[in-house]
Amino acid sequence: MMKFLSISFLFLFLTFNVYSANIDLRLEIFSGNLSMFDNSTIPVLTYSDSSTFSPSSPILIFEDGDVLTLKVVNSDANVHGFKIDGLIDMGSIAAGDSVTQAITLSAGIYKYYDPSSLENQYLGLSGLMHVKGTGDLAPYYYWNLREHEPFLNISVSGGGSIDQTLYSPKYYTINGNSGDAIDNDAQAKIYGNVNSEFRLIIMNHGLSIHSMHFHGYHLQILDNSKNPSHNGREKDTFPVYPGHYQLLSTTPDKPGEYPIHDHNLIAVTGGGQYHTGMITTMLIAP
Ligand SMILES: [Cu+2]
Repeated sequence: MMKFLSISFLFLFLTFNVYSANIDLRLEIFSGNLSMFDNSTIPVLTYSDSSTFSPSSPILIFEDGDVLTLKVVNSDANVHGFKIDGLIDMGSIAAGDSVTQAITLSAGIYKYYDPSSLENQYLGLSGLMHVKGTGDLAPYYYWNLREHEPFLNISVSGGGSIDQTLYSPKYYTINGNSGDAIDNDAQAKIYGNVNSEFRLIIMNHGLSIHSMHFHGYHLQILDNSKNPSHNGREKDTFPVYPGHYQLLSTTPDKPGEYPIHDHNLIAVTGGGQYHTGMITTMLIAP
């Protein structure tokens, strides 16, 4: 009997104590092509968490206290870097080279990016890292916003620079998706329930402001990187500035299907077609 008790005690101990994890992550920089809903392709440059090209840099999710051993491999022909403000800066990583560094993560929302140029970030070398607070069980959705001007991608890929006065994007993506693919992205498409909170992190990796507008519900700003004094506000439209994020929360009070879209309607288009850009619906079950 004593033995049984001690074994069950050990089981409880293991079950209810959360330890920080040691996590190995390998990100590899590749150039490749991003396909749009209309089958057009544009050259991009991204971090991939596998050994092959990824059309957009991955969403990285960890927990407070995790110890991350990160290896960044540069498989592009040019020098690149990897930085998270206030957390890590790997310096220059030569073509064909790699850098490995360990960091202890603290809860927060971070942008990881190549600090060597805005052009590299525009091409796709930036992504979202979310380090969840201990015991945070809320369901999260993630929207990484980005615009694409195909001729600019071609020019920048060949060493050209960005002139924002001439910037005229043709495609607008959420997590690298356009058209119906946005609705098939489990990290972006919101499926909620009445009286059950969900949270949404919107990060803008592009060069334009995106004001995301919600039908049906008001959401509360839990955190944002642009105007901390706005935290706590409840409203239905949230401007997300380039390089910045908003962390939003709501607990739906009614069922239904409601649109969410960029209030700047040019960003709801793609290739000149309406309804293929930054728009989706949230489905709230009773
Ligand atoms: Cu609307």
